[in-house]
Amino acid sequence: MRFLSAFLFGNALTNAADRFLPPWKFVGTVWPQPQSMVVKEDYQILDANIQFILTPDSPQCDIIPDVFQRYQALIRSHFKSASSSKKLKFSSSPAGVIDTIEVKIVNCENLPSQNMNESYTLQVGSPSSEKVELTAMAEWGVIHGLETLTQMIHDIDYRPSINSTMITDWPRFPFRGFLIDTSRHYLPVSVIKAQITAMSWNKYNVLHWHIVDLESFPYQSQVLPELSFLGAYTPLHVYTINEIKDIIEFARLRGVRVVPEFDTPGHTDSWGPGAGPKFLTPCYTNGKPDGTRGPINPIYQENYNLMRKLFTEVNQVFSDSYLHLGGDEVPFGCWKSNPDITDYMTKHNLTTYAQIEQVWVQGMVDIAHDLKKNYVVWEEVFVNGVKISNETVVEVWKGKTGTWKDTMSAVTKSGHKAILASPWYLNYISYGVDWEGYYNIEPTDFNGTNAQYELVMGGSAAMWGEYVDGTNILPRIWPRASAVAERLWSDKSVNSSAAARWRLNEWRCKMLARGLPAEPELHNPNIDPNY
Ligand code: CP6
Repeated sequence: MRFLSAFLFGNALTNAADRFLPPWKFVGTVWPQPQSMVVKEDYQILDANIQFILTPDSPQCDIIPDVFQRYQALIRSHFKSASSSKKLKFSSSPAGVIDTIEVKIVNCENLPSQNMNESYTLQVGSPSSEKVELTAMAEWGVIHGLETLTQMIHDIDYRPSINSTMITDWPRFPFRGFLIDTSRHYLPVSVIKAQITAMSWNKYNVLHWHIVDLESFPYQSQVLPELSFLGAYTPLHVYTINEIKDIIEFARLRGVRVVPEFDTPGHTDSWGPGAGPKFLTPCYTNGKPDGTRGPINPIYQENYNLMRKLFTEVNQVFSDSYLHLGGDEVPFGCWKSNPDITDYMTKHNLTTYAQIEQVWVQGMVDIAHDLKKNYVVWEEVFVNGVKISNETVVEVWKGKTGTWKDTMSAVTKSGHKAILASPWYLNYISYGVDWEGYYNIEPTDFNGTNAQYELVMGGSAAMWGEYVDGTNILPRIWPRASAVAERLWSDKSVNSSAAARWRLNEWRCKMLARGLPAEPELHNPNIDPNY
């Protein structure tokens, strides 16, 4: 009873012996923190054969059988350790036994999208102690609600239990992204799926798939097979269209969108061998080609045709309405050195290299437009003054020390939607605790009007691939990415890393128990002064 009351009321554990007990008051917590959550004193134990039922008035959304099956298995896994405890004397009494989870859905959306409705309400305990009631506007809220529910399970007298709870929950931002980079290192499909699974647990909803760069191009196109045949690390280190479709479906079943990035014109060196001699700009030294190659050559129509062919296929493979067109870090030196580019600029009255960049980006935007895709670009496209339509989403990635605020301000002032990535580059690592730094970022902390803040669609964390592959990427991402997940989902006021520390530690343990190799973030819980 003592630990139960400690859990319920968070009372100070004062004597020395108590300090070495686990922090019960953090058991049964949820990550990311729901918008509204009221936990009561009484609790019910769970039936191992808990049933999932859809109310008769709910439409049959096609992902639901899979969602129910996953979460039923997760609940069952809690009974492995409990089965041997039957002979124990129970020191407390539950209010009831939950044998049913009743799910009501208002409307099926089928495909996750920018406008997906992720809200849900969850009721455990009253009015019925035998039944959990979960109501969601669409199927995505069912995923989030069951995720929340399963995180709330905690053992009381070795029996999986849940306190009576009332939750109303919805995301603060609609775009909660995570970038993986399969160009620097190839990632096995199984690792990408594990990443998507962990993203869904953390209520992330967009996988930003950076799939082309200097090092390799692992997307196996059917219309342009030579791109990966010559551009992947080996012809086997590729993702076939079937594998990609399988990954996208896997993500959809978990409420996660997949937005691919084809990062032109500056990060496409690996296309050079497959795309032919006119594709990459030859760089000149002392008036002669020096054998090196620069960004895509924007003066040849063939190169736009190639991209149209590729994007037409990509449009059929990737179902999301958004495409990421890249556009970062375009080095102008090679274009400057090349006399053909200079001639072209003279002929077309172009005076700056940003203008020639614009010629290329405009070509990509036109293709995206013809394919009825919306698009995201990296901030340089905006900062270099490339003319982009108002519906273009600008992803801000520079200035992690704080100058991102000026860029966010400028982007939204011009009426564009913005995604913040700068402070959440998890590829940076250092000794010690770093998640608090990610946690303390406020995406709307820049000079602007309310109308500007409304244009902040959310944010994106990133794990660039130079120093990670299948062996280390998951523990390097998790649970550090959970800090960003809470910032993007929970209310603005949920911003104390001291208050979050123990919940995060609990959440890391839960992810570990579910099989995710999440690394430790706390050195020694028992010496933490806030405990
Ligand atoms: N590759 C591409 C990268 C980066 C970017 N674009 C990058 C830059 C700085 C850091 C990490 C990654 N590796 N194509 C910038 C968006 Cl710290």
